[in-house]
Amino acid sequence: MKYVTITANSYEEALKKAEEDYGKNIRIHSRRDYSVGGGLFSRKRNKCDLTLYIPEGERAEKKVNDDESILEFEKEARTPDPESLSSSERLNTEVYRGSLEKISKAEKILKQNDISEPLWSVLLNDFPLDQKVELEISKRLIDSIRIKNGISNKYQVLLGPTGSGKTTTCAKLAINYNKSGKNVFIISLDSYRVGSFYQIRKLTDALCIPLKTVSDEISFISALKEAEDADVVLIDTMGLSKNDDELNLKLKSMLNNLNRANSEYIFVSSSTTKIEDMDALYEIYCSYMRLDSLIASKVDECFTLGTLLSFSYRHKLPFIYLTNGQRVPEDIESAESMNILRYLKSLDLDIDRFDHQVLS
Ligand SMILES: Nc1nc2c(ncn2[C@@H]2O[C@H](COP(=O)(O)OP(=O)(O)O)[C@@H](O)[C@H]2O)c(=O)[nH]1
Ligand SMILES: [Mg+2]
Repeated sequence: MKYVTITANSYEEALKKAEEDYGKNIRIHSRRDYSVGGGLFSRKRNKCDLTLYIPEGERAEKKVNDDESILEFEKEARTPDPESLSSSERLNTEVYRGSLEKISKAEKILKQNDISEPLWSVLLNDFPLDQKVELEISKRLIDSIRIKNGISNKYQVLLGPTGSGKTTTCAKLAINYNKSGKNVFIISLDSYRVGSFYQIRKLTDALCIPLKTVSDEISFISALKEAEDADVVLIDTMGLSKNDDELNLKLKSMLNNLNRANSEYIFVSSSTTKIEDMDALYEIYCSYMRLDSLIASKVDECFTLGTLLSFSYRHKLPFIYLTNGQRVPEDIESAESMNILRYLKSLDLDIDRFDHQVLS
């Protein structure tokens, strides 16, 4: 019996091509639906491999054009009778089915974690069939997560929308730097939200960490002078909104006074924010500054960290810290792949043993 595999953009197209090339007597052995492309610069395209054969001894023309016959063919394609197959044919069918099941399981995990393009395609392309799905996704995630290990720049600017946790994170960082023996200075540009400012003032006063609030460019320049001898200058900014051009311009002109080469611009984003909102704000910031790294805040409140992972990958913005609660200064951790994997769903990992699993 002769077997042929025809590849087309859809099942229907493959069937039509098969009939044109081999006549109406063909029988479908199996089909495989998959997609190709979908990287950063190419669109995802559906493909279908149709494997068919001409039954021995059957010469009668079988009409396959009407709907009923097509349905009949389709049934055969999905559920070939195992009894009618040789062992190697059966194995082939199982491999096809197995691959479909693995891919759809992998897709389900990515959907549950709100993973979007281009990370989606990176995690799925050429998915191997001889690996446990959860393990393979985890390995691919580790390869794709962008991480920055610590900041060496003196000026560290926290940017992001109102309520994302900038002021709280600033206090956590200041206290931790102070504990590690660094001379820290905080400049707050957030004269709008008095509440959180006093909250951090109480904490920093106890450790004698200097804190200056400024509301215009002149006072910002004089605060920078005062902070000249510090090892680290943390700059807490007001929350930017998509629609407040005046505030955006004010922030831009103040930050222009920093030595960019010695400054780290850190985007603080809550892990519960929708990716469309993150993208919109990112575009605004990037219209006048370059962001260097990302703090995933409120990971304790998120269902999955997949949205921020997709955002980080999309904009090549590396993670630097995760914040996981309201306690200052405890609730902050360095971004590490293992920490990040903990906040993803359905990976079914025993994180403590995972290192060994990946290496073995
Ligand atoms: N659950 C949780 N809450 C946080 C975290 N970080 C900050 N918050 C809370 O989020 C709210 C807004 O924080 P704030 O620092 O004022 O945000 P800002 O407007 O960006 O400066 C406050 O109630 C914080 O206690 C975190 O990691 N987890
Ligand atoms: Mg604030």
